[in-house]
Amino acid sequence: MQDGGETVLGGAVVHLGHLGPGAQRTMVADLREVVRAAPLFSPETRRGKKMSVAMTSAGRFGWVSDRRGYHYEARHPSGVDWPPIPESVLAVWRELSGSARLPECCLVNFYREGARMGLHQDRDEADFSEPVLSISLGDDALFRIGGTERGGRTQSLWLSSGDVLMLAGAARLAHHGIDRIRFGSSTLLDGGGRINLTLRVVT
Ligand code: MD3
Ligand code: FE
Repeated sequence: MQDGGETVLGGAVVHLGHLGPGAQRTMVADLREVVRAAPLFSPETRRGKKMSVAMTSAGRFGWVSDRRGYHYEARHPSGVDWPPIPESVLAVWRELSGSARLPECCLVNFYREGARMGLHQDRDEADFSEPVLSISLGDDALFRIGGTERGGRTQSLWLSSGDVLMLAGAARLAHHGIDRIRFGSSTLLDGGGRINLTLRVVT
């Protein structure tokens, strides 16, 4: 923990520089184990286009997409259980979430060069009073957040490795996305790229 302080953007509480270099490296090592057990895949959107972001999950539920659209599943597409959420990741939730519950899903998003994520809402979970926590690792990313309604005004912020976002209250249902990454801006990941972890209570 080496917090650069917190700011608020569209109701999201941003902990800049929350994780120091050592904590980031520990987390990446733990995530290598997750990806070994549950390999990254690139889901297809409902319209049948491949997403540019590769994904996998840890925890009781993982997030997948198929012809039924996006939903949570108890198993990786290969049929294996999702691996447990690493303790290094749970520690951040315990420290910052303020929730009495533990996350049931840790979605691992991997952004290669050129990957992006369009504006969307996260609303497949049962209880919107539970926060969502996001951890950025690796290359810088241009994050955009708007309001609960589609088409409203948005604000942008560059997220760097070690930054943590807390989405609670009104921000929990805000539209948000990643416009682009600055590929190669960080040396944390061999070969570059960005990892984003989102921790969610699902049920
Ligand atoms: C605002 N991920 O996986 S993290 C996602 O960087 C997702 O990979 C982006 O959006 C990423 O669903 C953005 C920041 C974030 C995560 C969850 C949120 C912002 C959020 C949930 C509600 C509101
Ligand atoms: Fe999201």
